[in-house]
Amino acid sequence: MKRAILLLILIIILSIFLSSCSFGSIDTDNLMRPPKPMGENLEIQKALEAKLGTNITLKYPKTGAYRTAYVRCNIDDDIDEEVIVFYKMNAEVSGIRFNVLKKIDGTWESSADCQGEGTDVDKIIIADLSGDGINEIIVGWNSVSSKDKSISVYNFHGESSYDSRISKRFSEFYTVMEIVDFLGDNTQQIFTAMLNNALSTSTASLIAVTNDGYKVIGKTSLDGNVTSFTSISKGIVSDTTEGIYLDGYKGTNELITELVYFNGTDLIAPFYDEIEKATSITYRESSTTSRDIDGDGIIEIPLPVVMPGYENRRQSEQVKMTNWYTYNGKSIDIKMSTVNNLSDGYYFILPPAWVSTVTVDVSKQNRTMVFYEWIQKTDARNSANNIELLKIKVFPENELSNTENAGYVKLSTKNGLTYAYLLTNDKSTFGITKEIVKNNFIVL
Ligand SMILES: [Ca+2]
Ligand SMILES: [Ca+2]
Ligand SMILES: [Ca+2]
Repeated sequence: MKRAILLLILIIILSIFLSSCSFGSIDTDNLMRPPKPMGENLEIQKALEAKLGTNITLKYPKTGAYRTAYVRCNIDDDIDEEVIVFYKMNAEVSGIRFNVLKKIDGTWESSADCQGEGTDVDKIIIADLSGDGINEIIVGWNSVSSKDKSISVYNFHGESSYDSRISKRFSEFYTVMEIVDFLGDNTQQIFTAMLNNALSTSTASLIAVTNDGYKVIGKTSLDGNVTSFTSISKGIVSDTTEGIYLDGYKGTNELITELVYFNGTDLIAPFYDEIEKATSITYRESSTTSRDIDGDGIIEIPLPVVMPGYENRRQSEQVKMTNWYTYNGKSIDIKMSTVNNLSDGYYFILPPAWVSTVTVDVSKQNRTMVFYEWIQKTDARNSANNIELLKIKVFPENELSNTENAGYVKLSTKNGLTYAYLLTNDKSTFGITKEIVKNNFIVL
């Protein structure tokens, strides 16, 4: 009885304690507030407040390399770093501004201030576009009222007066932007792609500094039925040329990849078909994005193919391999084939002799992929006659000893998982060595 009362008291105390900890009562605003700045950041904050007061809200770039409130970069001709801070005055409904701070004789002070565009910062890039050795400030602005973002290029002039130290050089709408060296002249240019969903058009542009200032020096059409871009990557197109690979959705699970580069005179998009007004060559029903899968600097484009024995199955039951293609200057060539296990986060590169002669049985429940020599030419389900070649299995890391006991050989560990394999038939025609298994296995 005594124990029962004690237990009851304990439950009451616990329930009071738990209810006071419920999420509803926590002040999330306070939790969300960034940690108090310390050291040099505190000095920068004080310099900013000395100029603007404390009633400001700092804004963080949402994408790109700089994601902090204090963007450290060198935007003039000395060797010291300046700091750019994006902010909004709390008392004003008007949009975003930015302030430049400089360290003068060991003390941080506000050096310039400028009105921004829109309401938020998408991205800031610091790069020398003009080739004079002084970096430009390239800012991508978001606006609440419109899906369109705008890009502006600014220069900082330390010798001018406070209010005129920042000058805007150029402005243009964009959907995605990146800094590139398409001209191959060791200066940087701006690449943009602009989607207009209302008109179903999509345009890539190259912006460079010319004798007449900032100019769009190349424009090319892209597939206008893309609804959004999901990934943008730079890759080698040839020894001397760099290109942008852009993956865009044409449906929830349908992607295309555009390639855009400068051929010396024009900006071109070789995958886009002017007559069809579409980019069909890289179309796939898959959400796997293009990437440099083997680390050689060239981007590969993934196109899925149904594996042997799965041709007559329902789409949801089909096992597919991915053929990875590269651009050859005219069209695309297959470079390698992989079987991807995205739920367990790995790829296996199929040895060339396995393509179309080997199939795979995937079990999500057992976390295995079993590779079979494909003999029975009817359906992968009836795999009894097929010769098992290789099994890849994923274990929780603490089951490692079991793994070794069962004859599995460890391939890799990541995020608490052990990836292991079993070579079940080393001597068949399609038998592969331990080295090939190790080399062909890629954890994502
Ligand atoms: Ca500087
Ligand atoms: Ca410059
Ligand atoms: Ca590659």
